[in-house]
Order: sequence, then C-alpha cells, then structure tokens
Amino acid sequence: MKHTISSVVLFPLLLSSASAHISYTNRNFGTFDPSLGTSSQTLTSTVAGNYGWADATDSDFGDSHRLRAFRFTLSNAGYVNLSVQGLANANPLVNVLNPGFSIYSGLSFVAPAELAHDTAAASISYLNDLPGPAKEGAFRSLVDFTIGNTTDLITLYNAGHVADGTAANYGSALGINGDGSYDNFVTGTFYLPAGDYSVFIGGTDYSSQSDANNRNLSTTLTVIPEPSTALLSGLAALALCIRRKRH
Ligand SMILES: [Ca+2]
Ligand SMILES: [Ca+2]
Ligand SMILES: [Ca+2]
Repeated sequence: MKHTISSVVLFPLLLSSASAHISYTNRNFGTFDPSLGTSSQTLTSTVAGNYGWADATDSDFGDSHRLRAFRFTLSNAGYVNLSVQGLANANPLVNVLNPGFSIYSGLSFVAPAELAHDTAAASISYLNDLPGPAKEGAFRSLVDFTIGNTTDLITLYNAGHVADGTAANYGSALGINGDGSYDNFVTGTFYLPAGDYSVFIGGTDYSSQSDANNRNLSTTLTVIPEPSTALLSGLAALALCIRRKRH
C-alpha cells in the first residue's frame, strides 16, 4: 500500500530530541542462549520516515536518525531469526513502514559514555576525511560503519540484512538482499557467534526522502537451537540412502 507523499508532507514533522542520538533504551531484546531452546521477544517502536535504510545503501551514506536501533546478546552461538512488520500509524495519511534491517556485531556507545550521533564532532571529522561525495550521515546499511561522539569513534560490523521489496523501491545499490515482496514485512535468519549485537531498522522507500513522519513497527527476535549432531548425521545417512536408491 502506497499513499501519495504530497498529502503527507503538509503535516508538521515531529522530531523528538530524545531520538537524536543512537540509543537502545527500551529496545533491548535481551540475552539469549540458543543451546537452551527456542526463545523469542517482540518489541514495538517507531522510526522517522520510510526511507532511512535504503538511503544508507548509496555512496553518501545515510542519517542514523532515520533508523531505530535495537540490541540483543547471545551467550552462545546460534541461529537468530529477526522479523519486522510495519503497523498502521496514528495518522492514517502516513503510509505504513516498508522495513529494512541490518544486524551488526557490537554496540554503539551506551551510558554513562556519551552517545554517538551523526553530527557529533568525532563523526564529522571522520566523515569529512573520507573519499567520495559529502556524506549525509555516518550510517551504512550494507557494510560496517563508524560513528562517534565528541571525542571517540566506534565501528559496528555488518552481519547481514534484509530489505522489503525490490530495486523498484530500495534503489540500485549492488548487493541488496531484497525479499521480493513489497508488503511491509521482512524476515531473515542468521547464524551468529556469541556476543553483543545491534539491529538498525528503517524504511526501504528510497524515493520518499521528503517525509520524515513517524512510522509504527513491531519486531520479533527468535533464537533457534542448532540442529543436533544426531539429527544432522541422521539426515546425512538418509541422503546417502536416497542417493544409493537412485543409482
Ligand atoms: Ca539522501
Ligand atoms: Ca544516502
Ligand atoms: Ca516483504
């Protein structure tokens, strides 16, 4: 579902200063041990605009204020499924989020450290030294990115992503894993080592950059145990049987 943008931009943009820095407050999925069985957590939140994820796939990067950061911790390696569903918004004229998400190994600064943001002194100094066009922000959806506070930089390491839709909405950057169906929903499963992880969720409508109205979303993280060694060897034996029968 895609409403015309022109009807939306007439409304004032409500940007909260609380969202000005990368923070995980109220957006921690928790700590999971995949070896203990399946476990899951659902969180709801908002994100400004329907384009932040897609805008950060290009050569001038993107503004982290147009994404929402979440975190989780794995105490053992395992499979993690993450899904994001765009929800109806308070204002019915604002179209529903078409989500994209990226998972990163590592966390941005957490209190009592000074939080990171795109226009902090260390971020600006770092971004100004990079080759290519002037940057819109520090955030990058498809690769590692570095952001800072007044004095320090921190790098988050990209561990995978999924984007709602196709190049028709998220644009022409190479290497985007689109889910092929522009339906306000994405899901993906990743095998991750133990550690702390960040998740950044934003919109995948590259063309809607004049509309920063808040979108509602729900996101569910499910940790899945590894298939047991017994099950895997059973499956291997079965595969061998099938191959032998065919010959
Ligand atoms: Ca842009
Ligand atoms: Ca951009
Ligand atoms: Ca989809």
